[in-house]
Amino acid sequence: MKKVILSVAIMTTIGLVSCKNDAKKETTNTELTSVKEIAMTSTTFGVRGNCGMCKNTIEKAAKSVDGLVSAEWDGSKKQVNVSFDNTKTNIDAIHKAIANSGYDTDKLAGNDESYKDLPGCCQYDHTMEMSLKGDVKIDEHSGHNH
Ligand SMILES: [Cu+2]
Repeated sequence: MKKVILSVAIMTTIGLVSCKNDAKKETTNTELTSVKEIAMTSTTFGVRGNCGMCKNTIEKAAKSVDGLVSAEWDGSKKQVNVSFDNTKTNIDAIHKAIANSGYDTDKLAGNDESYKDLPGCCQYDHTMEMSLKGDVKIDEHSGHNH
């Protein structure tokens, strides 16, 4: 005994006639030129980390903050540069988000649980210096009078 149930759903497009609606399409030229000026703040602060994965985690954490426009962590300088709409968020919220992801900032210690969950290579040294001058090399020949 075989019971074969075939349910065939045939989608019939009946609404072909409604295409005529396009005719009355108004070319809405209501140019809202009132470009809302967002109150942008840019700042840089220290964040510990090791590698490219750290970079992703840190930047993702920062970007999870509503109002964040951009975040870029510099692995050689151990610092992050963030731009945000300061009517929506503030610098503390960004520090908090990064710390929650397991990373130390120069203001807040990273969340321990999140730190433990980081991949081995990302478990940075908590004594690591932050906000290094990095690749900003200044020739200081002036100090050497031989
Ligand atoms: Cu890493």
